Amino acid sequence: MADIVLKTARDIQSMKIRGALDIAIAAAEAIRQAALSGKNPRQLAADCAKLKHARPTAVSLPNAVNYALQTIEANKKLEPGEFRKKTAEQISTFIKEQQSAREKIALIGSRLIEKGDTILTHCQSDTVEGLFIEAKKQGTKFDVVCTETRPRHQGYLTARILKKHRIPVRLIIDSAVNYSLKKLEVDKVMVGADAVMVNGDVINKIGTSQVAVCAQALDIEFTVATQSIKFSPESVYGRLIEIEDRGPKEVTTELAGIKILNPAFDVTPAHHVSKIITEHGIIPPAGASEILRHFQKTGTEE
Ligand code: RI2
Repeated sequence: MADIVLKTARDIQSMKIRGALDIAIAAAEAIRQAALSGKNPRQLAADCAKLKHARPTAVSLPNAVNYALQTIEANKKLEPGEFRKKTAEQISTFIKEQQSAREKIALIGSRLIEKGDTILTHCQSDTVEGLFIEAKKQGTKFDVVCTETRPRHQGYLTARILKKHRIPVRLIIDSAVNYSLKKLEVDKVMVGADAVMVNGDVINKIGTSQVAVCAQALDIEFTVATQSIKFSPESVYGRLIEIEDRGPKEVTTELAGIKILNPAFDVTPAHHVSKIITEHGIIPPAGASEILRHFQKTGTEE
């Protein structure tokens, strides 16, 4: 059987596995399975290193890997059978906590959706979709406008999933955001996140910051739905997060000889963010430091 860790790292890098929470869960699951296969602490730590940087921007990935590393370190003096069992159990609990976090956000976030709302979203976030689906389940009548999200068109995924759940959805091209916010009388914007910094700045799919600027200009509420695992302990000590550039081929294979930039994420400043929905409740962007102080399991050196 192909090494589960190498396969998972490859699938995350290629975006076969994508979505900030899903990549964190996939990485933790790979380490759990590697522990169950009988690998020793040193081998597992080496596996963690292979996963940690498979995608450079979503901090949920290094946070999840750091949690696994801390678990391995804490258990390493146990006899092999006990090490295997305890490490696998603790990582399994971590994974269940992340899945539960997504459900809690769905419940909390669904209460923010009002009858008749038109809500715009960008990219494809399981977390945001979860709250749409929960609101639908509660009988709230609303509709969604989703952006196609070039260059990988994650918006097509969003449109298909919402259609499957019988949530009225319309897709627009990314350039039509400002036009559509007005024309379609959008009431709220709701997006996911790949990272939240200690000051409340939000990193999400490229184009999110433009949506936020347009929303603020029209006094439309801009809400982020994200689990605490996506908050960046590194940002507490001033370490910047790399914005992944995924190379020209995702954009076009034409234009030989012309440099093509393909940043996969951008930063939405905290002052463009109305509120952040977490599994610990709704916070203002300024509340990000509290989440990091009280709930982040994976510290980092100063
Ligand atoms: P959930 C995705 O990144 C999008 O930026 C999305 O908003 C974010 O992760 C969070 O997704 P990519 O994997 O964890 O498409 O809410 O690069 O599913």
